[in-house]
Amino acid sequence: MSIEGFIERASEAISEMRRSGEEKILLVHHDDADGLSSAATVKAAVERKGYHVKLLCLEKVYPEVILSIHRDWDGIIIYADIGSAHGDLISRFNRGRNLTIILDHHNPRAPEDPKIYDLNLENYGFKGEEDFSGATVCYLFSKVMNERNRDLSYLALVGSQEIPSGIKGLNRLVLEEALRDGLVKVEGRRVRIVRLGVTVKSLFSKLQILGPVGYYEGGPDVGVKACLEGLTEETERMIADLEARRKAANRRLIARLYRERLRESAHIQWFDAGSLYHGMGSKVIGQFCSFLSYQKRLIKPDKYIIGMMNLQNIVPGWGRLEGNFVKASVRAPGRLRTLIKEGKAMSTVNLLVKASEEFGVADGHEYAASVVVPTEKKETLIKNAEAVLETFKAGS
Ligand SMILES: [Mn+2]
Repeated sequence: MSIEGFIERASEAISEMRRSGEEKILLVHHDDADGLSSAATVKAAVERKGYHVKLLCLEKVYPEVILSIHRDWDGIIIYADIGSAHGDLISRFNRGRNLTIILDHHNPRAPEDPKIYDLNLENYGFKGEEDFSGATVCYLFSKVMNERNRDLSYLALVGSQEIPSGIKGLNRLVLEEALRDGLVKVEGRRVRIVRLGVTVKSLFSKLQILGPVGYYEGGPDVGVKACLEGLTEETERMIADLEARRKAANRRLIARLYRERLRESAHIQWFDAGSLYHGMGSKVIGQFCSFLSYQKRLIKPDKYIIGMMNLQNIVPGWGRLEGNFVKASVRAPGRLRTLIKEGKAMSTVNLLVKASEEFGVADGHEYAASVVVPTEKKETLIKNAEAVLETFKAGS
């Protein structure tokens, strides 16, 4: 593991930014709390350098969207907490055109285009599921840009709340730094962000609603602002309203699943939420599947959980997508997680990548992953996934 390698490569990327003479940055970021913390970090850092920043929040890497931004955008493109898993795709669309910097922790696929810098710390021996989040990479990058960006360290801690194994690895170092700099204070088991007067955990939970649930209502921009300026009364009201709507939909869905049960095949248990979450961002289905993975009376502990929902074919700030899509989220419940860890079962991300090879764009981690597929491919996805798992079993 070497952070030096990262620092060197980040310095190169920053020099390239300067050399390009570009003044505009398109900051493409993920919609969850880590994505918003990531975006806020990079936004603050590059604005301090005098760049003009346009934010584009994506729930998913849609090829159509990526193609158009690499064709039409005049300036630098930075990806935050998104992009690494599609380095190859981004390369194909960029074709040496825009200087592109990827700051992410999802399993990377190496870009071939020399104008693309993927600074994912997995390339330097760290683990994106444990040691660092998207916001951690964004913070470390910002610190290479200018040491004064150390005042943003608390955002790395906020984003890293999504890491299930807690604060360890690089994040431990960031926490120590933030404590030394007096940016955060430990209060019992909580960590408080001094300037914003809110705990790391509470800001995380609120961003986790603003971005994902409020995706179609300007939630991501409100969240990025809250990361830097704190939560206003109006923001708190927006969060409460979004949360109430999501809870109502969750309740309806859980009642339905108790009534109808999940559908099942040899290795998979699945359900389709249809349009139940209409108006909310698609992350809600993943969050629901996570919740479901602990409902022992509803699910089998050794089968992959797949949940689907219809997507709106609009990307706020970009436009309308061609065609209709569903999102499928996969979660591994308890016993299956152990099997995956031991290499006896397939990781959720590998499963989805293989099952949607011809028609979907999948990404994620060992125990949680998702994919967007054309609506007419719903059944094919499940069938393919079952076949992929059957082959895996036969081969192991
Ligand atoms: Mn993340």
